[in-house]
Amino acid sequence: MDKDRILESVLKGDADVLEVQVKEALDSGLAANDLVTNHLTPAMREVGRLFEAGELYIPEMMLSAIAVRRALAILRPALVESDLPSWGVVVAGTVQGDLHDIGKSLVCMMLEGAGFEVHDLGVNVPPERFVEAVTSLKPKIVAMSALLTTTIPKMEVTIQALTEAGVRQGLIIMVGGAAVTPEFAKSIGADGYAYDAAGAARRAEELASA
Ligand code: B1M
Repeated sequence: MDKDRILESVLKGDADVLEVQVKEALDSGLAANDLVTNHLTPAMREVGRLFEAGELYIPEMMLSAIAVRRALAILRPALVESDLPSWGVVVAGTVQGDLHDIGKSLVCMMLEGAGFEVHDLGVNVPPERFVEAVTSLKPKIVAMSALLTTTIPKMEVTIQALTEAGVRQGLIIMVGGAAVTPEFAKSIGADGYAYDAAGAARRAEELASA
């Protein structure tokens, strides 16, 4: 698959063309994982770089995100395909104040693919919604995502809320997203961190089987 063509479609936010390219790539034998890791994710990174450089604006960034979401919808069945026994329940979400959806959705897909039962709470998830979900679904893992330096503190607030609600004990808390570092994860008392979606699935398996 021509990397430049995918990049161009993502940069233009041309969802229709991107959909065709992704279907063609799958038909030609390219793995869904490969498409995500080596094509779509670097393209979104480039969107971010251009935004930072003032060469691209929020509406354009939005169109790129919509196009990638549509591409991911096509890749989803291949990414979540799994006959593994269930590792247990995961409650996932992007923290309060943060609307970034793509990375979190990818993490959810990879966790599903690894054999977890994932409940995706969506974006802009307040701490009390995490508490509610943990209380009712009794998950093994809570997976929080944040992309903004202004929203990562909500991860700690959420952990505090889970502790205050008496549901922290025995619960594995994983954090990640572009603004999160392993040091930060440790400092707020999270049990696990991963850099990317594939790493999140691997780390979740390790933590769940420990
Ligand atoms: Co926003 N945005 N954005 N944005 N946006 C970033 C994050 C930014 C880095 C762009 C930049 O300036 N270079 C910057 C953050 C700076 C900072 O705080 N450090 C930024 C900003 C500033 C903003 C706004 C504040 C802009 C404004 O309004 N002035 C605003 C905030 C809105 C809000 O959330 N309240 C905003 C808005 C938006 C859009 C709505 C337009 C759109 C999101 C649309 C959507 O998601 N539906 C958007 C986008 C698209 C981006 C960039 C360009 C791309 C994000 C993305 O989808 N990446 C982004 C630039 C960048 O990331 N380089 C940017 C692709 C995705 C596959 O990667 O999400 O990182 P990512 O997920 C990865 C890993 O991080 C990891 O795995 C994923 C897959 O490998 N991961 C986990 C994620 N969660 C994990 C959880 C885990 C483990 C790993 O364990 C639980």
